[in-house]
Amino acid sequence: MSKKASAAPAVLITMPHSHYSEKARWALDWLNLPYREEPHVPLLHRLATGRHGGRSVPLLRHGATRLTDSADIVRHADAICGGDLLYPREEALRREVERLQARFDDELGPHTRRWAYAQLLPQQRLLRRVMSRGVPRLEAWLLPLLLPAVVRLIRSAFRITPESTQRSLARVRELFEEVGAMLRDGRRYLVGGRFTAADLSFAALAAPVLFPDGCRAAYPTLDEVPAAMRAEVQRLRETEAGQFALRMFAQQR
Ligand SMILES: N[C@@H](CCC(=O)N[C@@H](CS)C(=O)NCC(=O)O)C(=O)O
Repeated sequence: MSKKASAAPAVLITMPHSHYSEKARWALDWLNLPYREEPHVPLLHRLATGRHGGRSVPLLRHGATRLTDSADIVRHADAICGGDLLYPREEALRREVERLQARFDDELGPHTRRWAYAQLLPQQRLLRRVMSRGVPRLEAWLLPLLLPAVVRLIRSAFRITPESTQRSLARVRELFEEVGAMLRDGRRYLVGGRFTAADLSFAALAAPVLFPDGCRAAYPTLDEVPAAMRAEVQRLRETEAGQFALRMFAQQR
């Protein structure tokens, strides 16, 4: 990228409650890379991302660069800021960070999302509030009209059924158990003794099942969610991996 392009202010297109958006936002904040956030309500986000050749959020516009995947955004931000920050330069460590990040992106993120949506989709007042935080005024005004279609689409796109929801919760518990087992040797971070994209990805993508303090994704408070959800969140918070993610938010966010 030319110097001129990299000097242009970055724009991060998000949805307020998206955990992949929180992952990208956390990286930009942590690296002190200046950016402006442009949040949209679900469905209308496609008008914003589609204009730049994307679909999902987050999408980063930085000069002439367009990045449509959170991992690419984190890598790009790290490189722009000099490298060796969220991704160690040392080959073996970097490979391990990449391996874990891919696992959290491909598995943890979809399963936490499916379980959390299954709990919250019936709570339309809560949804309206979190999904409209910071969005353009017209979109906030349109959201109540769009919400029935948004809920239907989310249910079908993420194949949310009572069975798949239970399976996702079981996968989340297994992934937490795996991360807990890695931490059992006393390490403070997943790879290389310092905060990396692996820790950031785990904590950000676990956020929908932990409701961490310091998380900048728009969530209801824990006392507003259904009691069964609250109880499961409390259980997951008490696990080693849950404690680890909460510590990452407290110390690195
Ligand atoms: N692999 C993508 C996944 C992003 C993703 O799934 N984003 C969701 C929100 S959390 C989304 O935009 N879904 C709506 C859509 O795809 O239009 C990334 O890491 O950025």
